[in-house]
Amino acid sequence: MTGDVALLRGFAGDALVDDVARTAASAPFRHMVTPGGFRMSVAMTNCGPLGWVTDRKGYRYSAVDPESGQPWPAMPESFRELAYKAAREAGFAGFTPDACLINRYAPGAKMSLHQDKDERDFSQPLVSVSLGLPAVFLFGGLSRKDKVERVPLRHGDVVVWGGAARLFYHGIMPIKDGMHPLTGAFRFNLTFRRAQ
Ligand code: MD3
Ligand code: FE
Repeated sequence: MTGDVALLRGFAGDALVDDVARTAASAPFRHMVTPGGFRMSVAMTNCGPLGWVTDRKGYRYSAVDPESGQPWPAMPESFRELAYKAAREAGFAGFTPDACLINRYAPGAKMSLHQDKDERDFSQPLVSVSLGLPAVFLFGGLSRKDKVERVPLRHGDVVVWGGAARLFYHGIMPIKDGMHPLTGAFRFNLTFRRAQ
């Protein structure tokens, strides 16, 4: 991949899986609806001061879980530390995310090509962590029409997206059937963001 992407294979430890479960115990995974009215195949929740949400009104960051009206669960220290260390490894010292979106993929779930542009400052990197079942990540360019690279992502892989790559189109191919010893029939992805 390009120079603005750092792929840290196996950087994340197994203990994060327990913190995903703890977060989901207070803010359960749910299938959100896009502004166009489509139910997402990926189930989502968030932790930290802000969470990414979508509904018929649009995409945005919210300080409260719209399902409960309560603040999102606090970002576990293990999450914060991993994001900080991974960003530092990639040349982004002092990364302090204010949002962590947690995606849950069952076999067949996918994420279509999109850009992440609901954040205020695109000079801030984005850190993503893959847990559980493997996935094929699709990585394009600044235009939807640009050629797409396929990159396998496995349990424990961490990717730091900065510079020009921050606004590249990306997505996830449908997850294949499988079983993972720690997550069962799921893939989890954490994305750490500086939203505001
Ligand atoms: C590259 N999630 O939540 S993570 C998302 O695996 C999202 O669940 C995917 O795309 C997943 O928005 C991919 C990797 C990722 C996330 C955001 C990016 C790569 C990115 C933003 C810009 C460039
Ligand atoms: Fe994305």
